[in-house]
Amino acid sequence: MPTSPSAYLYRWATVLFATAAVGLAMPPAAGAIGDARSGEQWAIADSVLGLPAAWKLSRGAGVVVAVVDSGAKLDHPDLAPNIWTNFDEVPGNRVDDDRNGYVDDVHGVDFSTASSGNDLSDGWGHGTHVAGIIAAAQNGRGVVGVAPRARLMILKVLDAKGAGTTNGVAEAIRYAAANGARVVNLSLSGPKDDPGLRSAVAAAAAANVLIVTSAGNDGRDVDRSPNYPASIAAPNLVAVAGTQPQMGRELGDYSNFGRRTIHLAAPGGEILSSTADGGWGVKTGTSMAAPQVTGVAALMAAVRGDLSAADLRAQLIQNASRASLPVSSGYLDALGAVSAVSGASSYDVGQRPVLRVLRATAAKRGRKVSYSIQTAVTGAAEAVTRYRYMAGSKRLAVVRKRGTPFTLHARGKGKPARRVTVIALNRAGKRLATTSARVRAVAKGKRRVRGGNGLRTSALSAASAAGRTAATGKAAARHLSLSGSNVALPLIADLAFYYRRSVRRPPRFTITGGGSAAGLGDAARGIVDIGLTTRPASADDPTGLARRRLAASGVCLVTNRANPLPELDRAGIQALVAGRAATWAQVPGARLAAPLAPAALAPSTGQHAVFASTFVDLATPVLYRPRTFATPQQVRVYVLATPSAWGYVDFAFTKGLHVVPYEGVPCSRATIASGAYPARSEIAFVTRGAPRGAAARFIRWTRRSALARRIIRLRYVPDAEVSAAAGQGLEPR
Ligand SMILES: [Ca+2]
Ligand SMILES: [Ca+2]
Ligand SMILES: [Ca+2]
Repeated sequence: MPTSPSAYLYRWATVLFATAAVGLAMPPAAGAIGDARSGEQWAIADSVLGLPAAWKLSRGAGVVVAVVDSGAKLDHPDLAPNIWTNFDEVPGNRVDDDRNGYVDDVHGVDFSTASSGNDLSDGWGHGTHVAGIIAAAQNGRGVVGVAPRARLMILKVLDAKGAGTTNGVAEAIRYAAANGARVVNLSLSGPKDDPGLRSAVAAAAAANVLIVTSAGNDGRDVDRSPNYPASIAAPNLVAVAGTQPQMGRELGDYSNFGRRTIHLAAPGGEILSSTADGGWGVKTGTSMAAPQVTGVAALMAAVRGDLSAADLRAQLIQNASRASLPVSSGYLDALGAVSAVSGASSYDVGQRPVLRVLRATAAKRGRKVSYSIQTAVTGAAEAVTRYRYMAGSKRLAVVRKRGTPFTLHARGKGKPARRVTVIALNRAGKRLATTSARVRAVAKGKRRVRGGNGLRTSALSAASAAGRTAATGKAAARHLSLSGSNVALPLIADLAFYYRRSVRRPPRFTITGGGSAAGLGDAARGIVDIGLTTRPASADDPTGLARRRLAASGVCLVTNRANPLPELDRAGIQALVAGRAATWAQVPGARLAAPLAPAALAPSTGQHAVFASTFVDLATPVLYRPRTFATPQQVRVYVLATPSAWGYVDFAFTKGLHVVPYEGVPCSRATIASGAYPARSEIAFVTRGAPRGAAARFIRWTRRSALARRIIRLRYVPDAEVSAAAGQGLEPR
């Protein structure tokens, strides 16, 4: 084992127990899924993640997923069809045929030892199980994985006792990034921070690789006591808590949690998957929850190969279904996430393509030089028709557009060039994007998993070449990332869309939902430039954040138009919320006599907080049982379709509904601006410290531009109008 002082032992801490003989009282999953034991897979039943429906859109075909774990039983009948193969490597000849630094890395690499062999067998039984959850084949036998046509790159970092090092994990991440993986699953955790691991995560971000990791199994709040790698703040990292089948969407007792650090919850308890003895068995833990998210990410990446890792993370957490879970965003929703990426979002259209060199190596053979250059492209690449490669100042090759990432093998003459440049061209020969990267000699693999001072030198692996070009200088300044409130999201997407057309050299936007809590957490942790919130500041918020108001929105009380309530007063609301009124016959002015059908937003939303603080007296027992939804849009659709429904939505989502005046005051733009209507909330930008650079410029534009004000006015009340209304002597809030 490696013995570097900085390479502490990873404890295999995420699986609680493994029992093959647990009888699950589950209803059989949908028959169409078909494999022999699918009926015992509670997580793939339609009502849980929406998987069978998501499979109509994607099965993850062709997406390479790295399973960084204890190896895998490669000839397991459910895994063998989906094991990744490096076709450029000749097996068993003790030669690094593809010159990526690793000898005979045909299906992966054994990073649990520094010796040159690659024994990927699973002596611990963990990796085989995790691999099956991600991509067990849909072949009639055993189980079905979340992404049954994804490819499994097996990167072994845990030995037969489940022990490994952060050095090994960091090297595995770098290998995955440099060899075509789109998603890395890390079902492992440890208590100590490690700069080497952080830098590997950053290199993966630059190479456009999403990392999904388990929250850990100590049943504790990770916001307060960190757990790694889950606690690493990165725009390409998702941390996952685990739920139990018997508990609906509640977390298992074992699962770590954290409203700022842990993004998603997914099925982790009593998961049936492949085992290292060639059969199938049940395991429980957040180790089993992370691969569910990994699988969904693979489904998404198969649909949209051009999405960046940050976009994948964004869409995963933005489309999580809300639940009162102690995580930032909610419960994994496979169907929601996959269908969201299937259609282009408004702000995504026309984003310029971005090129990255993931790996560039050169080897001298006599008078010739062999170059191997792996390139990835994200953003709107439709217009790209070909790529031109330059070695130094000499033209190396021109290739037609192809799937991303792709590797160019080309020969040059003379001395190896120090840098290579890649240029994306359109049909007319116009440059759409360009990037360059330093050329490296072929590295000898695995040196860094050994102990000693390996960590410091590890920053110079092939993969980090891309990291250094992308993460420094102007490229970083031209990128602007935002996350947070789902209510603010459509507005921000529109603003971003027009901002790009209004200014010269606009930044590239990444916009993520997930709710106000996610926005505050992401901003505080430095993952995004700007957080979006629609709830008032609270004592629980992270410190050091600056708020800038953008607009005011109002939480309006609404009913179906079949039941146009003339108004509601304070006493009426208390009666509804306390459950004292069960039918509309008991509500003065109602036209219907049917039972009440209340609709509400989940407790973690800003609108819920505004509704509760504005309309509900502290002393009122909250006994009503509303149907809860994730977004005001969903509430609107429900109320629209349900004659006896009432509820509250954000001002922008009242179309088609009857808006109920409260205490005689209508919920309108004017009353919200003046503060006469009490249920006003502020859409605000939050930044870590005062906004700087691109963030400051964008915020300034949203406040000063007449165009921005018009866009805001379509949905909400621009902050300037709120201030003006207050200045005109109307009653301020
Ligand atoms: Ca190789
Ligand atoms: Ca070989
Ligand atoms: Ca199967």
